[in-house]
Amino acid sequence: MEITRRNFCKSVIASSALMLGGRAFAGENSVSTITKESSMPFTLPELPYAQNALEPHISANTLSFHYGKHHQAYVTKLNELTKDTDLAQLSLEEVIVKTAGDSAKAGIFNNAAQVWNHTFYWSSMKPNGGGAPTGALSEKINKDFGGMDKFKEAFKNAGATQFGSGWAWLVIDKGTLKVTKTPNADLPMVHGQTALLTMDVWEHAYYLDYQNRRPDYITTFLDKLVNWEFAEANLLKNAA
Ligand code: MN3
Repeated sequence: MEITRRNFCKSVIASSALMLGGRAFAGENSVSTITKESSMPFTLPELPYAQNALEPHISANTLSFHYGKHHQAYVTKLNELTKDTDLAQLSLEEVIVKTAGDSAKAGIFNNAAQVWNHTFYWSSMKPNGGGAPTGALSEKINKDFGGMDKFKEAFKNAGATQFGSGWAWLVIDKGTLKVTKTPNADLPMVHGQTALLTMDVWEHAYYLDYQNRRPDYITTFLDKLVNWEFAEANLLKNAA
């Protein structure tokens, strides 16, 4: 299909409100060389399910704000902060690693890491999730934690004791599974760890549905939402 510059610009304007599938749009139509596209290198990935798919555990209202407003705002801010810099040419992961620990680039790090963290969080959940892992991950949890109950206790504790905003994680650290927590935008990849799973414990993740009951949100995450297939796939990728 021949795409005229005029039509392309119209499409960009039409899609820029959402920024959904921005990269797919560019790839499918081979228009990534047009400067308008390259001036917005970071895009909001699509949610892996509908905004109401996690109900009744997480409402469409929460996801419309959390994904549509918060996650989108981190993407928008990251594009603003990296505009006309060398960082705009790098992948999201490269930006995160390159700016970590540099106080002069804290704003860029925070927004880049929050883009990554939220994308990872959406995939850490699924409709009809919960239950127990199987296969290699199940074996490794038994070996490294001494069973599922011990893992759950550690994960709940990490989420509940993260003071203020942050994240609870299941990670691989030098070949061993660990539960960790990080404040604000901090994340495993800048600590030499590989993330398998994450849970957002910023208040915006649960306040509309659970108000101040963070422990109820955490229990629901583990019992009804957690996506063990995603975690196992990350484990196997790390081992490969
Ligand atoms: Mn969040």
